[in-house]
Amino acid sequence: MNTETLEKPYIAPVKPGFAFSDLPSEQPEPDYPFPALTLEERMRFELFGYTIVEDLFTEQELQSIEAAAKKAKNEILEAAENRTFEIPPPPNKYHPFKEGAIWRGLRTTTESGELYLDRLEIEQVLGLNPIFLSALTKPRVLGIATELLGGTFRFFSVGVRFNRRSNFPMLGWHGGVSRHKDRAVCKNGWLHTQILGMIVYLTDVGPTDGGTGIFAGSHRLDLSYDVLKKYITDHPDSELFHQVVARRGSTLLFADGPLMHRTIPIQSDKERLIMLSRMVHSDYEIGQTEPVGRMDQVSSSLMPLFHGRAFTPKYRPRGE
Ligand SMILES: O=C(O)CCC(=O)C(=O)O
Repeated sequence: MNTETLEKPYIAPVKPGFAFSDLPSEQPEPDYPFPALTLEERMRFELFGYTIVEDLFTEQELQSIEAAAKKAKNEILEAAENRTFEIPPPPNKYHPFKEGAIWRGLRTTTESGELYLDRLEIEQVLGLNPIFLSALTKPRVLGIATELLGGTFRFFSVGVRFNRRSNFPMLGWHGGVSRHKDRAVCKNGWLHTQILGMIVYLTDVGPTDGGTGIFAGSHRLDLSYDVLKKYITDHPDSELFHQVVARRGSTLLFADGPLMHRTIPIQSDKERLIMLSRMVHSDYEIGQTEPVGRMDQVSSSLMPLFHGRAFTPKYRPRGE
């Protein structure tokens, strides 16, 4: 993970004296389907660095995630009253919210003097509502993450983001991260990423609604961040530029970190809402759980999925 190129929530320093012996005792592996992706879904991830899975979440789960996100948004807007957002006092990048969650955003005034929410990012949302825990730990999600990371993993972060058309768009091309490359291993003929990003689209995202932009295949290119970024910026019409269009409920899984990607600026009047989670190998920064949020509701059997543990490799069989 490269802090220079990857926007990510604030991460607290490693707790001093935190040792592997402090970890919760070994729990049996939760049940999950494996391999969890169809051959086509897996081939797409291999070739393009991303794949889209439909129907991973039920309509009821989508509604609950959306309701939890909108409730948090309304509370933040109410607290900000009739004002544009302030910048958090340095060195903070986010404002505190509640239950371990934090937020930042941009609220501007239109020419007619009305308040306009350009974007709102709420991070560390696990403790805000039980739906985040139940959605993340669905057996199929566990199977997919294990398959694409090549073994045991932990959730690194989870947040929700609202975006609208803006005169101040952000999150241009990022990725191309070479750090931890040794963790992106090729086994049984399949490449496994060192960071897995999962974006659940809570709104339909058509061509003008700000899909996720992807430099397809860049996760496999042994080129520097600067070269990758210059190439894709200079060649917006390249066939390697993919723009994800998705319907509500589609889930994008991508090689976050190595794959160059960006948020496409919105041209329509629609507000876009996504849930974004990152997963890493289970032994990566064990115990650094701030980016997921409060874990009061996490049972001891699920705790290793957040807290971390020793890494056990597991690979999709060759040729399947
Ligand atoms: O908004 C998106 O579709 C992508 C978000 C993203 O790339 C990120 O936060 O790293």
